[in-house]
Amino acid sequence: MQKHTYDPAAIESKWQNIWEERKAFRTPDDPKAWEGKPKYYILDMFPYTSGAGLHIGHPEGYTATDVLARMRRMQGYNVLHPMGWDSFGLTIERTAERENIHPAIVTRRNIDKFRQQIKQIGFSYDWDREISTSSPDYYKWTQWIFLKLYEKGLAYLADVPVNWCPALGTVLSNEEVKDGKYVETGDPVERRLMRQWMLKITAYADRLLKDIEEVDWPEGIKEMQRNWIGKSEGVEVDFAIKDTDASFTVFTTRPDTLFGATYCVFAPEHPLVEQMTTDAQRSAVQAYVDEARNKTDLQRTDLAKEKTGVFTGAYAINPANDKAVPIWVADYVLMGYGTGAIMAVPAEDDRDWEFAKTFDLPIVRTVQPPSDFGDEPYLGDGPSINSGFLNGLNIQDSKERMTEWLESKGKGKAQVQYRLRDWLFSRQRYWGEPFPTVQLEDGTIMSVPESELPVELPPIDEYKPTPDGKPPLARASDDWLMITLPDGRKGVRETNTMPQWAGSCWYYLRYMDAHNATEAWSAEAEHYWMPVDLYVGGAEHAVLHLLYARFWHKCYMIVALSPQRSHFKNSSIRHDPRLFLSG
Ligand code: ANZ
Repeated sequence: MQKHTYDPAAIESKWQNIWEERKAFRTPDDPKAWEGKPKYYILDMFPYTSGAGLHIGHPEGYTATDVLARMRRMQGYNVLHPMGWDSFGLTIERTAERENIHPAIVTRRNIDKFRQQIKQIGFSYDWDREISTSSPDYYKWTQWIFLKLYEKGLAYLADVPVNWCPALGTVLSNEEVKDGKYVETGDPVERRLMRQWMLKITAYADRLLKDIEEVDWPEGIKEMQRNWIGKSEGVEVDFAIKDTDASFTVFTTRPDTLFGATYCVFAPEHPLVEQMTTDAQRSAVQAYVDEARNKTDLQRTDLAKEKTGVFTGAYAINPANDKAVPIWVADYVLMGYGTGAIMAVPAEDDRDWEFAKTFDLPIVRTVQPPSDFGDEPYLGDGPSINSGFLNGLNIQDSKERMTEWLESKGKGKAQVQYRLRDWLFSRQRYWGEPFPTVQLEDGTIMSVPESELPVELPPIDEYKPTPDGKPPLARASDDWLMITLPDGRKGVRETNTMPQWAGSCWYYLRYMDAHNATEAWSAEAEHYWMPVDLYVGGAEHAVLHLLYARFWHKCYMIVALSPQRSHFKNSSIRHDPRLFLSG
């Protein structure tokens, strides 16, 4: 009897070669081929092309989508099932530095490995639509999108605190820093203010939150996005500083507890701290502020950590009862949230309770706890006590009464806060998209004209910051770095680069029209292919990549409404892509 054996090396490579030659999985580009035929856009999270090649998680997701892609083709759909490479980033840059070769060479090597591995598995991708975020014909459009955001005021420069490692002359990410040291070398890291590009994602906080309802994603992922955006409804209350003309504002979600605010706390970076500190307290406050500067927000707000702080010598007037309450500086209050100052209510807040116990500050209950309640902060509901005109009301009614009272006296107003922060969009790295901007001698920032995009990465000698701590691009020759405008004004190019997230914010759109040299993607392709019908990606990207991508997607409306692309007006691009996540 004849023995049948399956010889994968012979059989699979034979068919894979035939698929390749005949372009068996080619998706038609010609709109004529779309007419009257249903479409199915099936998207995989594209891999970050580190040197390691595929990990088991990649084929796991890619297998599921491939089965479906093949089925949809057989059912008569035009199937868009593309693959590409998330190919800028630190890992590649580090390899380049170590081997002393150009990151583009490392990238090509890594991509070849990924492509070969993926092809070997036999997935049915349309390889004619392969994209790579680090290739100039792709990042040209990433730069173009950035310029659109900048034109609309959604990108701006600001001095923000970063993790600066003096020994390495570079900025580190929060993940690379532990206990004030760089995790790999143990070199000390300090917080330093640096001029950085920021994207104003907070301007979209409310829309990003509301429109989660329109996105067809697993509930867990949606909930993570809601928490990340962190909408918080409260009141801004004004406090006068005793014996001065100065005043300050706090943000609270518990205006009902105002009678129990027995002290106030400022973030160490608060601009009023220096002015209000008394001479007697000045050196102690200064020392505390200096120390706090080196801690990250995470370290500062760690609930388990011992509370630290220092009295400023100044007093605030509690607007509810006109009592003078001491003002402290403590690092558990962050400058980046609310107003950077709080009214502390130890009886109804854990952190304030602990702080009051540590520093022997008064505690006044304003909500009556149950009779058997111990010596702890009470966060539950109950009738207001020690609270004048609020006494007897429950928390919700007290909140409303107090808000009305504050507003009627001009001492406060209802306010919504978001936990979401603007997006720090600069990196002091080489292997990323250069910003298409120039700083002129008088300080003004100028966009590089669209006709001159892409701004390509210049050759440099070493993929390291300069000895005086400027980003690697500052090593470029003056031919690249220095600009002279036709009218003779001089300027210097931006030397920061964009973060790895930039390219992955819009790759699903480029696939639809991967070789378009005149537009990022055509309206026609977008009308046909969007939204994404099925997406499989990792849940670990729920709040960064997927939120950033939603933000950029919403920004395309801006483009849609600009005169050059008015044909976008009625396009489905206004809606979030309907994505599905595994995990
Ligand atoms: C008084 C109070 C009494 C508060 C009470 C809470 C409970 P969410 O809900 O997260 O928005 N807070 C305000 N700004 C802060 C800052 N910059 N750093 C640290 N804490 C800050 O939290 C709002 C509450 O967090 C605010 O309401 C304030 O404390 C604190 F029984 O005010 B609360």
